[in-house]
Amino acid sequence: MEPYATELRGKRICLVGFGVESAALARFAVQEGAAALTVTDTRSAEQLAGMLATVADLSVPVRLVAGGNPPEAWADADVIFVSPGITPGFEIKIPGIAAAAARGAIISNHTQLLFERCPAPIVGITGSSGKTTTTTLVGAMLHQQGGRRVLVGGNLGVPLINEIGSLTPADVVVLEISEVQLARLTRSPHVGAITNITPDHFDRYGTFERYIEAKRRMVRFMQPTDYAILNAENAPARDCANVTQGQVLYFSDVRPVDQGADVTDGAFWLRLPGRAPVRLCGTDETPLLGQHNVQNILTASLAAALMGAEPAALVEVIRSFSGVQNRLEFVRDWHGVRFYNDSIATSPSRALAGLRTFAAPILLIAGGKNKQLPWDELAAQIVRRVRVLTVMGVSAGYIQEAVAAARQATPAGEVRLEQIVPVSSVEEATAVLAEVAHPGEVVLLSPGCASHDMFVNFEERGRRFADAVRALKE
Ligand code: UMA
Repeated sequence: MEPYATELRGKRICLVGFGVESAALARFAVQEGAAALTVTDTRSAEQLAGMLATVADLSVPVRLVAGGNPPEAWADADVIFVSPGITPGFEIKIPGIAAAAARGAIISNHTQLLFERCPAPIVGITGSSGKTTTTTLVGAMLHQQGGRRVLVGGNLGVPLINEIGSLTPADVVVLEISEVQLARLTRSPHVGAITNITPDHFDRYGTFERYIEAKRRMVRFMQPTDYAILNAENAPARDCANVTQGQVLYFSDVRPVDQGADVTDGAFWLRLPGRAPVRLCGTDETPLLGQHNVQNILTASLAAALMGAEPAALVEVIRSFSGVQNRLEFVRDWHGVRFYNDSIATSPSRALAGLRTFAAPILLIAGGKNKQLPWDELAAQIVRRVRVLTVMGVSAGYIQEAVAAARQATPAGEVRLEQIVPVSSVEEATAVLAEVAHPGEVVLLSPGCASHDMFVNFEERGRRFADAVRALKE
């Protein structure tokens, strides 16, 4: 048998960062015959007790180095797996790991190992926004088609390494891949889609060009039998065609494409190479809101069709799929006021997409931890589309300044914004906006910032908003 690129049998493994991917890798490594396992995490042993419990049944004991990531944790390791949170840019920011690589240790991560070992074709989806919805849609379309095993996972929270032993080349794996997971990847999927590339994560990459470079890996290592699905209307994504040997297919929500998927005369169209164009259904037949979801549907339809899903299966899912939690999720109609949870909007460009979804006046909850991204475009739209703005978190002051500047630059007749209210919690924001909302208006949590200053993650932020909305008295 061919030796694996990353052999684990008899090896000493170190897992740097003890999150869900490391827990999955620990189990996999033991199954593969690893000789020793060390995990190291900056969190304390107490904080890691829950994670440790998930690997307590392994036949190889897990040595824990908690409260830091000191080099002694991997001093004798043959293979070092690094968690996504530790590879924010291209370089791993822990110098001792580079030294271990220099002495011959293999440095890898969950996504890379999955690509090395997975016997089934992989459909990978990345992009600055739309990843999770598109990935979920592709999975639903392939399930709807039936006839093969379909696994859906990746950045949306499900590490799949322990599933690959039961997979065959007849199955299919659908993976959401973040740029952090892409940053060290040296393989591309069989079908790889880039929904869009917009300024995000400047704090990690320093420049937009480096961020684009990470995303390009989705298609960079493709063979001519692979497929790259690119957004024709987004230059950084479209230009990825220049770095791939895969067959390039485009999608566009505004004009017909030669090969790919598009919107023509108000309907979704599929134009696969060597096949007659197919009209799927009207764009008004999906319960999903927003132009970005039109793009997500085009991407997903194309990816699923390339993996063998027939138009009938695509249409069934387009007509019935009503969205993913925290992504413009409809929460409640309360006295004619509609409440939407878009907690996933952790950057200004995502919040902008959320705002553009609604024609009705918006009451917006924004703020959180700023990722050093420009707010001017979003601020200009807030002034025009939002009637009442609440701001929270460490970036509240920054947002107020950006909005004040945008208001000065906007002709008076175009200003809708009446009031900015600083608040100290998402519950307070919900109460304040419920008080002043008129029937027909939309209350939207679309913060444009990361959540970590006030919440464990964006899911908790969304859940607390939805709970507060459901608790509003009739
Ligand atoms: N840690 C250290 N040293 C450091 C930094 C972190 O020890 O210098 C520790 C942390 O204390 C933590 C551990 O590393 O206990 C691992 O955390 P992690 O979040 O890096 O890893 P996982 O729990 O395995 O989660 C990862 C992804 N995390 C990140 O990308 C930061 C999850 O995406 C993903 O769902 C999961 O793998 C399954 O693939 C989260 C995310 O925020 C949701 N993704 C970003 C996004 O979607 O925008 C990219």
